[in-house]
Amino acid sequence: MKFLDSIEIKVKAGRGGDGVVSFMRSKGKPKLGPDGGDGGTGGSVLMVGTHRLNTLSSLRYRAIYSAEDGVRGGSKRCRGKCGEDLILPMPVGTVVYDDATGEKIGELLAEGEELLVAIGGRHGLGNVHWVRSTHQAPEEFRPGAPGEERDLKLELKLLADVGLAGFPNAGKSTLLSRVSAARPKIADYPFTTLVPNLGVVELAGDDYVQRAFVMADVPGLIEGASEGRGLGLQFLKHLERTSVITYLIDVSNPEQQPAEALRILMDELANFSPELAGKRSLVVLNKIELVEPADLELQAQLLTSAGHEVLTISAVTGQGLNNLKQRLYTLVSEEKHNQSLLVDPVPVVDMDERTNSPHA
Ligand SMILES: Nc1nc2c(ncn2[C@@H]2O[C@H](COP(=O)(O)OP(=O)(O)OP(=O)(O)O)[C@@H](O)[C@H]2O)c(=O)[nH]1
Ligand SMILES: [Mg+2]
Repeated sequence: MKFLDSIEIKVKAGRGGDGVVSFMRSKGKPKLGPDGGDGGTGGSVLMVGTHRLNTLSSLRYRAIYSAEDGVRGGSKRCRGKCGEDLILPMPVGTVVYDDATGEKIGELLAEGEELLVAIGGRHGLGNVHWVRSTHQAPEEFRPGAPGEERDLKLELKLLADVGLAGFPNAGKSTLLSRVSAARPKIADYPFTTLVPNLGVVELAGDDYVQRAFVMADVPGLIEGASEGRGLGLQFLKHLERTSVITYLIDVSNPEQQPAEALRILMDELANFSPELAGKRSLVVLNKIELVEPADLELQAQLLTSAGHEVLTISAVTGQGLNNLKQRLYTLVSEEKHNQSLLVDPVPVVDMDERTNSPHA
């Protein structure tokens, strides 16, 4: 059972820009005074908490995260530009450790909370700083200092975004194993799953914004579960913080129409918690390769006309799984967006203000 997402990355702050040695010049005249400017401070690496992410998947495809170097100074006392900070959005709840020492650096507990993980290099000094009455043509300068480099280990306790509710044998564990790296036990007898399993479902994305959500497979429900039949309902508390409930139904079961199965599942959830039953939901008909297309169409239509959103899949052949992942991701994002409107949004970081204050 994997309830913890964890990843190792390297962060590298920018190097400070060198100071320079330079002298004022005027045509035909010897060197006047020194005018070598300072370098810019190197950019730092910061993390900021956001509720919009729920896994560490977005960090999976790059090993090093570097902030920008400061620029070297110029003549005429010109100061080099400071390197821009690198700001990494992190799911709220991420705990950050120094991977070399195991020391905990900090954690992101709230939307917009910031954590400095690598400090930008000190800026260099130009030769103007060394001028004295007895030392009019200084050749001294200070180079920029390297930025801090650190190996980090990040850990996040996973919370499910999507919960699978279904009768025993509907194929919940099979579905989870097909769309994530989770490997729950699968078997053709009821109540194979005794404890919830979580899996991270990743969608194709570019190398920075990896789209992902967390799916929870829970034990099967049966009629009367709210009165303690089967495995009861206590495990449903794991679904209370999900954004979307997926009702997974075996459409090939000759003994039960999907509409009837759905009614029972929804009633049981409502008995456990009206809030849970009122969540955004999707009805997924599974094992479609076992039924006639015309029959499937009819069953889906019955549910659609009753106001449900219906998708059809086969967890065994893989049919419809990409579509399901995309749709669930969209629903989760919409629900999260609605939830994040209730919390403070991530503040817009003013780069100039930040990088103009030298860390020297
Ligand atoms: N033909 C077919 N069989 C499937 C499909 N999905 C799952 N199964 C089979 O259905 C049986 C039950 O699958 P599980 O994934 O264990 O079902 P579950 O919903 O997790 O069951 P519980 O853990 O007992 O609640 C297994 O034999 C699976 O191979 C499908 O799309 N088509
Ligand atoms: Mg199972």
